Amino acid sequence: MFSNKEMFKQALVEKLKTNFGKKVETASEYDTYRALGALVKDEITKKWMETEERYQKDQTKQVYYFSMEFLMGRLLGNNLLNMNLLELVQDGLEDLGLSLDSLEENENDAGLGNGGLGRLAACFLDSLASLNLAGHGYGMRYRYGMFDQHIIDGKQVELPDEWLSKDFIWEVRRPEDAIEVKYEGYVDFKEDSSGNWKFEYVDYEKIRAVPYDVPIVGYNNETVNTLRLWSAEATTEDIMVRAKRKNEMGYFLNHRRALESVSEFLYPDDSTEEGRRLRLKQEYFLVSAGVQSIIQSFEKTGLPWSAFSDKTAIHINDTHPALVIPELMRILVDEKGLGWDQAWEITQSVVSYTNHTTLSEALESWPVNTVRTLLPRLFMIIEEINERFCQALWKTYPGDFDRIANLAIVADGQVKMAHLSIVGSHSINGVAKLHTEILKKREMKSFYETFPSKFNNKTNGITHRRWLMHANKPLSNLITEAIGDQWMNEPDRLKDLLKKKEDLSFLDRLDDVKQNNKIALADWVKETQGITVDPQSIFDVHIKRLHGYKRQLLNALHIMHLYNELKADPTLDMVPRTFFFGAKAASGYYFAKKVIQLINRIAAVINKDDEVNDKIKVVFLPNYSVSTAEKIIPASNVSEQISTASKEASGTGNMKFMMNGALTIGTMDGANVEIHDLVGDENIYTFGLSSEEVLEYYRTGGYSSKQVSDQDERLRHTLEQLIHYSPFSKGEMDFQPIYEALINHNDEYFVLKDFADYVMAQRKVSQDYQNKRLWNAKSLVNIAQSGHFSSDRTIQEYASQIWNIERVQMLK
Ligand code: 4GP
Repeated sequence: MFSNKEMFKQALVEKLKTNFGKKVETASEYDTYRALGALVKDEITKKWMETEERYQKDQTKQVYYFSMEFLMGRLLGNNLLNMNLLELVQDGLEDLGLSLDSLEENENDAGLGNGGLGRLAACFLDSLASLNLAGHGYGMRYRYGMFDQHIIDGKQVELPDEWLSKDFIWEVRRPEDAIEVKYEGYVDFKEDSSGNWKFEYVDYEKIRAVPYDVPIVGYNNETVNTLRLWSAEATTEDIMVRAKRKNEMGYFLNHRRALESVSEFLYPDDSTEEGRRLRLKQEYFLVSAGVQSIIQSFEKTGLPWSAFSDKTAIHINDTHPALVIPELMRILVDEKGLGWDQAWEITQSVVSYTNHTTLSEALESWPVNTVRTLLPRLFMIIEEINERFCQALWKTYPGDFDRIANLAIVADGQVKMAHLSIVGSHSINGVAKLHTEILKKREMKSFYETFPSKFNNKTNGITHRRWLMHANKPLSNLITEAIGDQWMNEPDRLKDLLKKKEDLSFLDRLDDVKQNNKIALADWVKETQGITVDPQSIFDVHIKRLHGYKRQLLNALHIMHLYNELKADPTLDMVPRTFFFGAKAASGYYFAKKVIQLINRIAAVINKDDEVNDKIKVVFLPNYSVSTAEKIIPASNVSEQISTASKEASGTGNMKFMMNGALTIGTMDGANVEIHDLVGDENIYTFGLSSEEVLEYYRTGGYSSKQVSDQDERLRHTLEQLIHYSPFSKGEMDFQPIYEALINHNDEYFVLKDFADYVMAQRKVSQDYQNKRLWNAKSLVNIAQSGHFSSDRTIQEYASQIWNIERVQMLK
């Protein structure tokens, strides 16, 4: 343990020498980063072992959070913070002429996720460990993470994210814990020696699941939990048998590749049957490896099966790991010899499920035939679960065929994963109050009527350690200076800042912090994008996955409109604004890619037009990721949360911005509603249709986007610029599909309907920003109220209300 700076420096010099054969002066930054990482990992490993031993000794109930995505970002800074080594290391490095910030740049983001749900999982791991809760992540070690986005000729180009091209220094490969996962083949029915009939699974294909464990360090405590990522490997022995049978060695290599492709990509191409089948294969891979390893650890305790649910909770992050339910049944019934009813009771009391979206395209279902051929025994179990469930429904609702067909797990040739998840678990939660109500009243209404007590809300949260203490040290320090440091362990205490609301000198200091962060972002944008932005302008930021419902398009149309206003009257008095965007579009999502192209076109036009570019600028930051978000959010003034009401389940970006003092412009959607409740009308800019109005329009069809556009000259003109000759279209038809979606296909996401109201809300933002003191006071209220959105609060709710676990007392 290096308890002081001198010891640290000495240890680093030593590590560089022994591991890399280098001296500080000659080592590359990458080598130094690895040496530093190795040192920190040594420190972590001691606590990691002790945590594990303690859990075993006390037979602590363990929570396993299954997720196909963990968007971890970088770990060095976070680990140093949580190990309480940040300042010591920073100072030591400075003495050696090194900078921690630039060493951190040597770590590739672990981008093993796509968006909200994956980042939420990462925040939850941080909170679990920091609250001394025995909770671990189970995920996939994809060889390629979310793609690398490049903008070429103004369009998104996707390249593989080779995040493992640099060592992922935090992981530990554990081949001794590898598990076999089986696919295909068929199920035989055989009599054993004592005359009992048993299922036997034969002629299957095997893939070896090898775990890589990543330590998850709690903040300033003794807990280190585990994120276990599974990687697919082919066993040479197994392939050789087949290769010999087929009599060709070429087969050997191809087959190895095919087997290992299971953990190659996050989101295989789902436009082909083969790609979709691979995704199901991945889901089962995680589930089967995970459940088998959980059972193995439980068996080591020697406890009876009746104790399993007292010692284990399995949470499924959306439906992707829903096969946990039939897999647990399979093992308990086929392998451990439990009766169906006992196994079912155990399964239901162990499993809980979170829903993250009501978008129909995201509700998973699998063709019966795919499940039956890929997972023959599991399919039989799913059918049995369905059969029993439908029979029970028949007793409660005799003759109500429609209801039963509606609720069935297997229906219309599909296996419905949400239905399986609801039936096989004891808790189903939405991720914000509004979302949970929509689930109960609409999307899952019939299930709610059948199982009212299973449904509950757990509003999302974010870890204030990464998103404030680490990402925004100057703000974090200022807060501590004002109210002491208790807020770090009890983020609700951020409320104490409210007493500074009228303290003008404090508000000025708050402004200084923001201003310096804006300068740092401006420098970074200049360096990486070559674009000069004015740190005095309002930094207005829209960063999140690109999707129609998130309405980056509404923001873009508003910018086009501002441009038109400025061109019509270049003397127009307006507060300068810089609009930042960061967004990846799914590779098969044509419309989303068109929106990216439009934003880049708007940026190209505006940024080089000297008549307007001192008032507005547009920056599209490519390859949006966790580590770019950490740079952007602390420097933001305005947080764009403008989804079509009812569509955004919660949002978590909205919470990160709020915590960093940005003001939200947003619809009354997802967790924006709860932000609004906390900060009050005067500290947020809300606009647009309510979720009830949107849902009513969907129901009645009484919306005409053409009518809205015809009645608003500004809008009509802006839309025409997409298809007629204009600086934006350049006379080409690139943006015709956007126009068609808005006008010919009646604007599914009500972009045009909310346009006028959005323009007004944006004007109000500009006006208010002119009174800096007033603005800073609003910013302060947002920071002060953001403690509620720490994932510590969320995780504490999961722990006590869903998982039934308590904090472990760790000996210091
Ligand atoms: C996201 C939701 O879109 C977002 O509103 C929510 O905050 C987040 O989950 C975490 O709950 N959904 C996904 C997804 O990421 O893939 O469905």
